[in-house]
Amino acid sequence: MKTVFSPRHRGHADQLELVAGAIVPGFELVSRAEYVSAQVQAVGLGPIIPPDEHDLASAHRVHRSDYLNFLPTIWSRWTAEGRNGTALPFTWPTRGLRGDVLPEFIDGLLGYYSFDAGCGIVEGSWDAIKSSHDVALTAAALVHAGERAAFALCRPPGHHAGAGFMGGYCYINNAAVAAQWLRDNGAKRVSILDVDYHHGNGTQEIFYARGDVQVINLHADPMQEYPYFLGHADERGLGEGEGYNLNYPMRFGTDWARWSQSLDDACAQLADYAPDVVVISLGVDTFEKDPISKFKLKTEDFPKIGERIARLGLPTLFVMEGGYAVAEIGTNAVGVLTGFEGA
Ligand code: OKP
Ligand code: ZN
Repeated sequence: MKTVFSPRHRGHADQLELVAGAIVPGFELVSRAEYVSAQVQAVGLGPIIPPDEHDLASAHRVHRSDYLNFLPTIWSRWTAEGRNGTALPFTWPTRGLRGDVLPEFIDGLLGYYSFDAGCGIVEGSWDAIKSSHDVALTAAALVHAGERAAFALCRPPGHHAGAGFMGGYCYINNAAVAAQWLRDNGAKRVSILDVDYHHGNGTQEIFYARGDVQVINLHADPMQEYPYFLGHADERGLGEGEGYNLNYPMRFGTDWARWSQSLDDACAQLADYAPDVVVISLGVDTFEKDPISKFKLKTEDFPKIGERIARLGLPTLFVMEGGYAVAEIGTNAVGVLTGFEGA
């Protein structure tokens, strides 16, 4: 299969994050995407092509326009205050505060448009975010044009970004925009299957009241793990979306035997929905040696994920999400893809 990849992701660098009370270098490293790209070449998965420039029309259908318009302005608003380090929020409109009045000052705006401090902005961030969006849509267009599958090697990732906010290293929800673009270009129903270790809260929120996009998440139980405030099994969709959101929360220590039961069940539900196309939010942070995760999947398990997805027999768009064991991220992510192709 073809991989779509942009070197413009490299401008989104030098992230910081709070870990156990200390501000440390972020886990969402530039090298992540480079390792995956190198492994695509090493195994000869297929050609690596650059993205075409895409407009934000489908993005505006899944994100709030005020949020999308704010993103490219962050760095200039930040530097206008004489600041040059990473732009980060520190105040959020939680319960009891006003969420309906937009502040004017950059610190307030950053809090208003985020749900955590996981999304720093540096000079090259917007260009990288836009390139990641373009990577997803270019790969979606390949599947739309008849390819059995395509790999969008997105960085930064997207599945925590909601309609009106960033969070968890995610700014534009690449998988959601791709699903919307596929709907806008003729697909009647789209399924998004999110196998990242963390719940894709943004994707869930975006499609929660819609019946035309099924969202299925396999993830660490939010009672124990980030993002903590969404991803429970009783969240099944609203109105037209009732029954089209499915969550499989799993406890710390989950291994392939347990995880693959959820995958089998999810695939059966997906097949019942009979979508025209599947979007996989492909995170490989379920790996046993992932530095921020607590599942126990082994390198040999990742090709089995791809094989199971291939058995659905549907056009498939893989969109890169998480995975922080950088030395192994290429082997594990590309392992899913070679498993898919070998099935
Ligand atoms: C993004 B994706 C504080 C912990 C916050 C955020 C995890 C975001 C994961 N340092 N962790 O789903 O892989
Ligand atoms: Zn993750």
